Amino acid sequence: MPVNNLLPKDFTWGFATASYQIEGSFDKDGRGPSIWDKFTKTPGKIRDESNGNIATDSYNRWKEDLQLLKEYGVKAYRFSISWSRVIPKGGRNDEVNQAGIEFYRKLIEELVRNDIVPFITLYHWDLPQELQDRYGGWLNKEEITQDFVHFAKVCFTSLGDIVKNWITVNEPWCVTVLGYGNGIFAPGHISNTEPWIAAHNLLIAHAHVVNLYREEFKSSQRGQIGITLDCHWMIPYDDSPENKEAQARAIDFRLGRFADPIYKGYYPLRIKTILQDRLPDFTPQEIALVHGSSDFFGLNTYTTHFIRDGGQDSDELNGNVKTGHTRKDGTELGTQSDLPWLTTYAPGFRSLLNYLWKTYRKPIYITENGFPVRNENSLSVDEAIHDKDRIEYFKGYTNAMLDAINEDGVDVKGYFGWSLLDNFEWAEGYQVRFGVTHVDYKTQKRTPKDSALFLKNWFDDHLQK
Ligand code: GBH
Repeated sequence: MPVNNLLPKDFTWGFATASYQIEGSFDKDGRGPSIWDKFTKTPGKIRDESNGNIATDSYNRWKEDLQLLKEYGVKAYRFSISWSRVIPKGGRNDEVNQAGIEFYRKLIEELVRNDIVPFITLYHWDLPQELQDRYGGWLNKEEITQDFVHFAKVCFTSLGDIVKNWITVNEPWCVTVLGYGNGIFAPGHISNTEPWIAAHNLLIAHAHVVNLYREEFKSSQRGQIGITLDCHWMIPYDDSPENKEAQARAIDFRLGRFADPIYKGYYPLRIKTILQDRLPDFTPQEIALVHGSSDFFGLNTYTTHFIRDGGQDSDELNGNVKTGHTRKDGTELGTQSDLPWLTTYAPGFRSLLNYLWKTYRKPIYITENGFPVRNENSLSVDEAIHDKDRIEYFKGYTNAMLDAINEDGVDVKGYFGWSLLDNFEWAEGYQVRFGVTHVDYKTQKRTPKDSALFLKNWFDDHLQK
């Protein structure tokens, strides 16, 4: 195979998970409650009224999960730390739970022993409930900044000798828009001012964590640190000026509102113009800290949407646009998944990678990418493991990435499939399956799906030896 069909030697790949979605053991060994423990008790918020009390029981079965990672031949594993397992009440003056640290320490040591590089997310949505109750969580800039920095410091101190890749926050858009805007995620607030305040504070808290790492840990621990943002690729529905402008606006509302302050040093003009006083200002010291506060571009991406201008009455949180995946001529963009917002469209992935590289010029890690097969949850294990549509998806997306790297010159450094296991899919409960491993939630039996083997072989074939 010619070299331009290959990935560089140091390219890394693996699978991703998140603490609340897999760990279970919600009250074991001193773990304190998180906002998701509480939120899942609110009637009507979770499709099957389920929660993460047991999930995939990975707190107990982590060795088995690690075995799967080995079997799949990965070079890396991305997972998150449950803040309230490490500091049950979450705050800088609260007690640290040694058992929590020990759990992650054991897991990481075992990963390293098996040549699997850990990528750790500090915040994948499970804020200690106590911090929400005490001061409103992400709404209180001073408090959340100090507490997040303290939590990060505990992690760097106790784990940083063997962890070289840190991600501060997973998907600030979800944290702030779904958590504080439309109430679909914990803590379930509905507001048109809070999401902007929470997002602003999150950027500042993130930046302080990065600053701490760079000042106190980087020179001895020699790792990298950054943030993961999420974005679909977006295509204007047609060539009309309104829809082209709507596309640019939708990208700003999803991505630019986080990426521009971090990589360029200011909020997008479109956001300022629309929000006016509702968008907080950075002090000069704050923006100096936020600007440049990510060593890489962490990207979670799943799909592509067509974008149309939605007029003043449509959803401001998305930039007043209408989204869809049906073309003007009535044809569909790609294969429909088990979720309305997600269809396959690999060329959109390539376009997004090009856009990010051109706009921000940062090396990219794809920290999540995956596909829930339509109606998979109604299938038997024997049927579910032959996940044709997921394979088709991964085939398209990995090859699109390869072309972005080798044909277009985009600097992509790694790829993580979502997810290692079927797991607790937030508001969808256990009804939607994203795993390359099937999980029988009654017995916790894990069965590899065909897509796991597909990715193993694909990376075997495409990594320069
Ligand atoms: C990720 O979020 C999460 O990081 C992960 O925990 C989760 O399990 C995984 O994806 C699968 O869902 O308004 O059109 O965007 C992905 C981001 C946020 C994308 C919610 C879909 C709702 C529809 N998702 N969003 S849309």
